[in-house]
Amino acid sequence: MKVAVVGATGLVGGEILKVLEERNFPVSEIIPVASERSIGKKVSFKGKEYTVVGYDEAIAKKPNVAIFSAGGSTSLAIAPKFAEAGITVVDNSSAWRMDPTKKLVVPEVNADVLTAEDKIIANPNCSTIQMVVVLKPLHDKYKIKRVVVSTYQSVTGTGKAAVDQLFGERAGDSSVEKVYPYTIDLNVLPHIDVFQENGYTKEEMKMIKETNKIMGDDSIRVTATTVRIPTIGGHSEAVNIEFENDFDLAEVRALLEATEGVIVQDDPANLVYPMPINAHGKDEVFVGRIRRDESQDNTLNLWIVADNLRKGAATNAVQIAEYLSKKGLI
Ligand code: 2RA
Repeated sequence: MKVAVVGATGLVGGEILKVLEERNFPVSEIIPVASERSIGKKVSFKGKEYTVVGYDEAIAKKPNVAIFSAGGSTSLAIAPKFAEAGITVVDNSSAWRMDPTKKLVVPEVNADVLTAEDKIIANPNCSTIQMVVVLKPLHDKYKIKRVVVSTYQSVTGTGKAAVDQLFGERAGDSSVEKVYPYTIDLNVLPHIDVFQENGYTKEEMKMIKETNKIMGDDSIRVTATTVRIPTIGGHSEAVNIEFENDFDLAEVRALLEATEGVIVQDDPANLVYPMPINAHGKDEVFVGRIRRDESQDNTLNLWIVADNLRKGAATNAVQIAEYLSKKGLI
């Protein structure tokens, strides 16, 4: 497969190259792509250096698939050009996610919706991806009525400048560029992305709408509070799930243990639970603190952690490409 990585010099772009390499995606030619100002830069893949090219040159090379992580406005302008040239785009931005003509895919949940006709496929928001991987087997078994989620999100979700802000503040560098409205080191910001008219942030609304679309079920009610914390390893989520039907805790654990892409880390007696420091650099979604909500019938509490740059972005996008390749859809 000829694979283009659009936005190859960014934080997620670099992770996509790593994941393609680690998972041994069948790459016959890698084409790193970026905007004008990064053309000519070098990126490495499987121990070799490759020169970053522009959009037109990449289209002319006719890759089978182009994995985009270049931001919403670039995607809106450029992805259709790739698609018109017959190149399948897997896009990490929010540009196409809620477009009813585009599929929003987490392979463990709904890869079967994909067809060869899908030329622009949307990769969901990081905080949504890790949650739906865990929700899906539980929904299939007990039918979810309502989800209440609170997130604890890594600064890597904002990008390199945010990582620089955190470490700059930690080093006492007052000249560091502030990408957040407040100090992030030793602080917590109950604010991710822009505020909407209803008082929720865009990140919160993404978690609500994207969950319904990926699960293919608008009856699941979701509410979210998304929060930025000074960590880099991944996003964590406290999730409260109310089911239509009652469950057995041992069965919930067994179900999650049998779920592809999920690792159960739940042994409170030995202080075993998921943490971003351990999820960092991993492709799986980690779940623990599995317990009954004793304040309400048929309700479960969970703690979910995943590396937002991996399963929350690069890994999920590469898994979509793997599915397309295995099924002969690209
Ligand atoms: C964040 N969800 O963590 C975003 C990144 N896509 O800010």
